[in-house]
Amino acid sequence: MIPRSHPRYESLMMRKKIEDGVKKGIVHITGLIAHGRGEAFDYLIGEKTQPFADLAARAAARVLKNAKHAVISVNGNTAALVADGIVKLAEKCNADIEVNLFHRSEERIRKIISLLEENGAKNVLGMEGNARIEGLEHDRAICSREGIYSADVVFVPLEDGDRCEALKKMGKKVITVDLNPLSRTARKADITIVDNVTRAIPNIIKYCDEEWNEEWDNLRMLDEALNFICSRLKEIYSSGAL
Ligand code: PTJ
Repeated sequence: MIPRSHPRYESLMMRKKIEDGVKKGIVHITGLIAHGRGEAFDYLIGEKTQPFADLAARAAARVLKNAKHAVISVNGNTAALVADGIVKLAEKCNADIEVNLFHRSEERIRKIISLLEENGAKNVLGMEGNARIEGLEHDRAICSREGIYSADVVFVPLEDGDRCEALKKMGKKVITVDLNPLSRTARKADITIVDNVTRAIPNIIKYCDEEWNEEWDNLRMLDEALNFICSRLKEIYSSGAL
């Protein structure tokens, strides 16, 4: 058991969820590596929602609320970390949920759908795999015609860069959550929330109730995230902590 008083309680609990997710067949084994990379960047942003991520969550809420047909794409790591939040967000912005996996297997899709249903989701898409995202070779191209394929807005936390680009080419607006502001996904998406998915989802839900109409400049926000990380590193270095 991890005591609440442990200084790294939140981070250790996330590890535990990912570990359990692997054991239950929800998270792919390589999801451990992806999580580790995320942890490193989370450390660099101070393991809390920074202003650039807060603004991006607000922009994301507006786009999701105004979508004609929004779809939230869920993979193994996202399901293990924040299944309940995904279901609440889908309700809040009237979006469909679709399970879409990089390491696709019917068994894992079924397990992730069950987990989402245990958290209250209905009609989760993903099993049917009756359409393909154009221009993609790998299995993440397989999607639902009623879901991602026909959506105007796709929210894809922990995305891979290829699919993000392919979705954009299909004319969709893409929102992502990625702790790495340098990733291809982060740079290609219309809105990138540089935050942990466990903090980003509740934050978007909170902003769904607000009206907001400013222009969004994603690359400028990514510059802010990088500048923040650089100044934090300089601070740590000059404090002698390194
Ligand atoms: O479940 P599957 O089969 O779809 O596979 C999912 C993974 C995540 C294994 C797969 O998509 C993958 O390998 O992803 P990548 O290319 O490693 O990218 C994951 C990105 O998410 C990296 O840029 C990480 O920094 C970031 N990331 C990891 N954990 C989190 C995160 N971003 C936000 N919150 C996190 N908790």
